[in-house]
Order: sequence, then structure tokens, then C-alpha cells
Amino acid sequence: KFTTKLPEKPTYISTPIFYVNAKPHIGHLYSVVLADSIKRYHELKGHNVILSTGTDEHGLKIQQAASANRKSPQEFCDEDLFNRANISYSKFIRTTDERHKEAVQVFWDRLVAGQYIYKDVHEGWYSVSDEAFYPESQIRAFTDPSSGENYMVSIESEQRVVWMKEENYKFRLSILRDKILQWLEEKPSVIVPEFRVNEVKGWLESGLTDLSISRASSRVGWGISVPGDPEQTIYVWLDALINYLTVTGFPWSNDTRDTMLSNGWPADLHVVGKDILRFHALYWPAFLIAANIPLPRKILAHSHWTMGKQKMSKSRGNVVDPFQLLDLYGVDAMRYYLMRDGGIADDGDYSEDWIQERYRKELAGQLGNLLSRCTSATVNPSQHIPPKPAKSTSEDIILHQKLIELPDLIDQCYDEAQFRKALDLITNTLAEANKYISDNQPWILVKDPGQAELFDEERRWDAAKFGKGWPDQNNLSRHLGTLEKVLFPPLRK
Ligand code: ME8
Repeated sequence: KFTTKLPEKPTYISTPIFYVNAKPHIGHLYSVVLADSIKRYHELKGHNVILSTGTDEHGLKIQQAASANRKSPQEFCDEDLFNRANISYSKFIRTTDERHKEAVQVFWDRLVAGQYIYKDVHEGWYSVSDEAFYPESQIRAFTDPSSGENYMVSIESEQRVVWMKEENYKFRLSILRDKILQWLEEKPSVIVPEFRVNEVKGWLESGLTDLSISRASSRVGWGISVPGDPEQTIYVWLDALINYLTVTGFPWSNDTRDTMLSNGWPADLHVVGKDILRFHALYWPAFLIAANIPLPRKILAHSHWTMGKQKMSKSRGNVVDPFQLLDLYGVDAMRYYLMRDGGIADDGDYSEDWIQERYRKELAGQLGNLLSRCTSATVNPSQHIPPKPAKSTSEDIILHQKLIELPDLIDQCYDEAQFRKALDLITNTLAEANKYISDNQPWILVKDPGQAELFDEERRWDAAKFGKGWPDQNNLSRHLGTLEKVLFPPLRK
């Protein structure tokens, strides 16, 4: 039908949902700032964007943390951190939400209807910390250096594994191997950075075994029951991944392609840490194929923050408290540092010295300095945005041309997830603009009586161009000058 209008598909970006078994740390903040930065970028382009985040509140790990603390684990709340860090999320989901439970059970029923689920006795090495079974080939013996205790650990995550045997429901993951491979072949840029695709293909080539997707409720009661079998609790990772559908209103009221699209699905981008790529690039597409739901359009797997080159993690205890840093350096400076020095392809090593370095040299030294130089009353007594000069020198033209080209270069960086490079380009341009100001010394130019006429002309040009749009044009420095002081006050330490 020619008259059918395509539904507007909002751009849908998600973060992982975070376990609530310990206080949030800077790695969590990183995933979310990254997603928020991409969201704001799309908004600048005029897109309608959904950003979802939330908390993963089920599973054995959370259950154990809750009983150890004798309280509900919901008290460790990432939402406070994200609000403090000015994250502009549009949906905050908790897996304990009633509507999520409904979505998970409907999804389960679809897997049953497609004959992807069967019951079997499952035994193997299980890591509570990773909430995953590992095959024999992926574990090794380990001796705890402090206690001398011997036990087995996962080679990949280095987390302790224990032998577990019980009757579970299993998902026919093995038969979906070729379909996942085909998806990766057809959409080579679905996983960013690109080299991670080979990692995923490597996992596929070593073969896929069926996946245990439930746990005995007597052992893991902290979760959503299998529909029609309360003796079994749905595996926390199946439950958690479905959050991405729950936030789009799944099960969609009338299950048509239009409702799905207008609610945001398929996701345009899942931002995840590299530690959970297996779940997002193998299990999630497999579950979706089985449930006959379109696959996400992109998965960005970022690297980790390390400290002294060791992964920063709750279980290792080498974590940095993000609240303290936000108080000390301010929200924007911390967000800037995370985007500037955080790793996409390679890990980023955390250093407070570098927060200070970036703050002093780039934020206060370049951006703040340029802002005050352009807006201060001594340099800009008319307090107007000057018009394009009638005559330009070759330096004017070069800098102006660079400014014109910058947005396209930044677009390219955002397309390729090269955020560090984008910020490099911006700071380099700020440095050039500062140099241009030092070279031209407007504080001397302004005293030249020949300039007075020019300022009058500026006023007329401003009024015509901006009308009432620009906030109080007659008082640039009041607005921007104070903004600069609020943004980048001198560091206390
Ligand atoms: O994995 N550096 O939750 P989680 C950078 N609930 N990012 C880090 C990091 C570090 N050192 N440590 C953690 C889970 N992260 C699941 C996800 S999604 C359906 C379920 C980031 O609380 C990284 O993105 O253990 C990681 O994947 C995320 O925090 C969640 O950590």
C-alpha cells in the first residue's frame, strides 16, 4: 500500500544492567557514560533516542550477597550514581519489575513453542561469580596464594568454579551455530571493534553445546520461575538479556512489525564490556532467532579499566569509588576523563594523576581559557558574537576551514567508536584557536579606535542573525564567564 507510512523508529541504545551485589564502581560508570555520550551525539543530530539502563537483581550471586548482608541487595543502587553523573537515561529497568517478569515468561513460552527447550540432567563446572558453566577445556587448577587452598578456576575470568549436577531445562544452542555464523558473515560490522568478531567466530568454531537455562529453585530461588514449573528458576542471564526487550514494551500489544519498530526494537546499539561479549554475541542472538525476533543492529564491546594493569573488579577489590571522584573533580570533568582515556580496543589504566592532567591542560587550560578569552569584557567589550570579518588573513581562513571540517571528522570517529580520537581532534583544534588568539592579541586590537565602527556593525549583524535566540546577547561574559568558573574551578589538590 503506497499510503502506509513507515513508523518512526527511535534510535535505541542500551547499557548492560548491573549486578546489585556490591557498590557500583568506575567501570560501571564508564559503560553508562559511553552509552550516554553516544545518545547525546545522536540527539545533536536530531534523532529521537531511547537510552536504557538498569539493574540485574536475580541469580545466585545476588542471593548470596543478600543473605551475607541480611538485607535486600537493592540497596546497592546504581541509579543514584547515574543520576549523580548526569546520565540522561530514558528507561531504568530492574529485573524485579513485574512487567519484566511477564516479558521473560512470554519469551520462555516462545522458546517452548519453537521446541528449543528440553529437560536434561546437567553437570559441569559452575562459576557463581560469572553465573556460567564452563567446559573442562576452559578451566584450570589454582592455588590461592594467601590461604594455600587448591581449587579450579575459569581460565577466561579466573573465577572459582565448583562441580554442579542437577536436572535443568536446556536450550538447543548447538543447532543455532550456523545461523549465528551466517549473521556475522552477512553483517561484518555488527560487532565493534571489528577484531572482536574473530573472537566470537573462534567460539563458534570450537563448537556450541546446548545451554542450561534454569536452576533448581531449591538452590536458586532468587529469580523468575519457569512457567508451569515452580521447581525451576530461569537462568539469570536469559532473564537479564530479555531486559532489552522489556524496556521496549515487549510483549508488544499487537505483535506486528510496526509496533515493534515504533517501540524501538531492534536495538540500534548494545554497549557492553568485553567480559560479557559471549552472552551478547552468542547467547542473545541465539535466543532471539529461536523466539523469531529480529537481532540487534550493533554491539559495542569496550575494554576494561585496569589499575596497575590488573582488571578493576568488585571481586578483586581494586575498585575506585566514583562518587568521591565526582565530588572532587565535578561531573563533566569525570565524564570527560572516562571518554578521553577509557579503552575501546585496549584496556585503559586508571590514574588520578591523569584526571588532573586532563583537567588542568585540556579543560581549564584549553576549553576554559578559550571561552574566557572570547567572552571577557576586556577582549569583547561589545559582548557580542562577532560577525565574519570582511577581510580575512590566511591564518583566519585556515582555522575557519578546520572548524568547518571538524564536525565531519567527529562523525566519522563516532561511527567507528573512536572516541579518544574525537576528543584528540577537538582538543587540538582548541589549542590552535588559543594559539590564534595569542598570535592576534585581540586585547591590543580592541583598543584600536578603528575597531569601534566594527563593533557597531557587529551589533546589527547579531540582532539580525540571532534575534532573541542567543541568551542575553548583550551579556556574553556574564553567561559564559560564570559557566567557565562553575565548570572548571581551580583544582583543590
Ligand atoms: O555483567 N572496566 O553486570 P556487572 C570497564 N549483570 N567496565 C567494567 C569494568 C571495568 N573494570 N568492570 C565492569 C553484569 N565493567 C551483568 C550484565 S547485561 C544483560 C547483564 C562494566 O555488574 C562492563 O560493561 O558485573 C560490564 O559488562 C558491566 O560493567 C556490568 O558489570
